[in-house]
Amino acid sequence: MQTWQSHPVPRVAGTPRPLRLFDTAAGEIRPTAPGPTATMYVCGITPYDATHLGHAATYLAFDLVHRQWLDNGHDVHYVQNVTDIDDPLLERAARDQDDWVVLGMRETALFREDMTALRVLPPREYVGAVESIPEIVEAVAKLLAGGAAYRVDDPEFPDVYFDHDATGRFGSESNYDEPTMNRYFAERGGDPDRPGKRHPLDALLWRAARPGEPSWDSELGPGRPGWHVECSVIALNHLGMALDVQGGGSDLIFPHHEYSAAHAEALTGQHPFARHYTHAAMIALDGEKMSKSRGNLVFVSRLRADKVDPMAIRLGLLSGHYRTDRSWDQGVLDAGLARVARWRAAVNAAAGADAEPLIARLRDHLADDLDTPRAIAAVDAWAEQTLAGNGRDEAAPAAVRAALDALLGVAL
Ligand code: 5CA
Ligand code: ZN
Repeated sequence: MQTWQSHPVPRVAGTPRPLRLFDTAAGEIRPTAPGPTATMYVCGITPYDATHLGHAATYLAFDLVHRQWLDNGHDVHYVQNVTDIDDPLLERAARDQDDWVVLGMRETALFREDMTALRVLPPREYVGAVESIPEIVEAVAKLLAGGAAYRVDDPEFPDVYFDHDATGRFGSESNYDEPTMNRYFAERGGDPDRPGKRHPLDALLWRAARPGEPSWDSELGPGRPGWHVECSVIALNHLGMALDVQGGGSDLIFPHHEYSAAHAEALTGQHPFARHYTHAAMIALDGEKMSKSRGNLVFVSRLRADKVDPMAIRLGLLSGHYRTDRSWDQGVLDAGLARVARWRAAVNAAAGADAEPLIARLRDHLADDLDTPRAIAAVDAWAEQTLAGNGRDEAAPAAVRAALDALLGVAL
């Protein structure tokens, strides 16, 4: 698929700091240790509706990972998927008497525009589920042949399921106990009660064609892919095992990332699928989780249409830590707008406070598990000094402007 437009990233003088990130599997902050090429896979949208601020916050968090690695001189191979075939897309298209392909293309196009406006650096490869179906079929056939998958005994709909504990490592990504797994599996797209499954937690790999649903012919019979295997196969085929970071929102910790990892590990006989499983917390609106099903969404495109400066949206979302569930409200946006105005005035000043100590603090805070609240506070303090006329360094405003652009993605 076509990715979106990139922006040049300025080089920043001084010494970069290696990035440390929280890893869900280890339950602690650990150094990322990429080779010359850092690899990252972030779960993309299911394009049945416009991008809301929760999605945006998640992609902004991983944009900061991308930027800290670039600052450290790594080549970053970033892959993101689009779940362009799945139940929610079909359900929305049926509700609105829309064509599911057209709906997916329209929302994906809007997502690209939103990401460009927010200055999220594009993935190197942006990959759809539909275009990956031949690779997914090959992987499911391999899991079947290796005994990690089986067909349910249902002549009408012979779906293929994954033996959840095929690797013996099930649970090692989320570390959830069984009641928690059962609850999330049922809530987040799983089908514990499907007759014919060997275990309630076994996950769908290939859904045999149903009347009225799109399907693809394959050696597995006509059907369409399950959700988790889509991400395993795209990540494996584009990046290989031992990704530096597998990312997404915290709602993907289980089941999605547990099964993506289990499928990939069963396919290759290797582990880990990812060295870091990193999750961005949920954004709520006025205190309630922002979700399509609740309808309490604030769309990036709506704010853009209202001529809200995308940099204020960016700063509003980054003013909280990426691992803290937090709320979006008018106050967050107002604070973002005011901050952009102050910072813009400061980087346009004829002279400012020393840039070097600020840039060092920015790097320290961002390298420390993306501590944006402290990074932003450091910039606030610099802007205050500069606007008070306390700085005499004529090179400082331009140096800070470049650093904010490169490290925080805030272009003023
Ligand atoms: N297509 C799948 C991933 S393969 C999917 O979850 N799509 S999505 O459109 O529902 O979500 C896209 C991304 O936004 C995912 O990483 C998801 O974890 C994240 N996300 C969804 N809702 C929120 C929210 N309220 N706050 C923060 N992130 C969210
Ligand atoms: Zn995914």
